[in-house]
Amino acid sequence: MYYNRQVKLERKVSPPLEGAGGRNTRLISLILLLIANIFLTNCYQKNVQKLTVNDAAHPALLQTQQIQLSTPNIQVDSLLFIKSARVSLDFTLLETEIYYTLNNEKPQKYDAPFDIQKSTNIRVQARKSGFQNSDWIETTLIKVNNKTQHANIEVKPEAHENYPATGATSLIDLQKGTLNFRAGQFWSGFQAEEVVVRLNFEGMTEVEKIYLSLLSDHNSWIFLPKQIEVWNEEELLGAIDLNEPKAAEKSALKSIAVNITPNKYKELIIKILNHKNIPDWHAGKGTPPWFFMDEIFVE
Ligand SMILES: [Ca+2]
Repeated sequence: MYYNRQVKLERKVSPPLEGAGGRNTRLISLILLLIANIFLTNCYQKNVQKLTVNDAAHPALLQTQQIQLSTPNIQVDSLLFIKSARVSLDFTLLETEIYYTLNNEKPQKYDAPFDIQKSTNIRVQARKSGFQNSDWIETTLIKVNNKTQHANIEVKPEAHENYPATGATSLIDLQKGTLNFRAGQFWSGFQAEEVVVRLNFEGMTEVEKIYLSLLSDHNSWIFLPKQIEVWNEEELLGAIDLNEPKAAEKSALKSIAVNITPNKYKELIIKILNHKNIPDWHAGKGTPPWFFMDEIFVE
């Protein structure tokens, strides 16, 4: 039954042709028909694939709702400032709203550039109706002071010979590196499981927070550490645990803040504990990650 129907269909689509060379022409048209069939089947399959995407109940919304906005731009003159810093946020797509938080407070809608007077963590997100919100992008602006100006600094173990910066004092010289860690002598690179920094102030110094300025560059096997602890002699003053990344992230300059018991200190010991191995999802799994630092700020 099925076979007969197919024959009938073929006869309709491809009627016998008359005249000399009719057999050849028929052969050519059969080939053409075959090509056309393959082409149509391919198109049909592609359409089917598109339609099998989830949320078929709202096909009209499908196209934009599946597009995630890219992150907005954060524009600042410098990540370090003395008195105040101006922050501008922008996003090129029209009618996109930008939301931001300062030091993890409630998100607010951005409408004009603003100034900050103290060290601030800024997180920014783009939102537009019908699109997925962008990821949050963040940066930390740091108000510098002279607390470490005459401090002594000792780092153990020393930075790797390939990435020594200009020695331990480069960690308190108020000079920051860029994402291009090979440019200049700004970044100290370590491949040790634990790095201990002893910071000896000139006199008793009021401290409530330490910022470590670090690099995250997964392509170059550079990861943030696992944990940072701040000690005074035998007393733990503050610590922070950092989550191991679940997937490769965009390279970024990171400032990690560690709140400590506010007091006057003569010496602080910063213990940086590194991950033992690069995570399993990374090509470098099973080997120790790099850890890069260019500055330590005391507040
Ligand atoms: Ca530096």
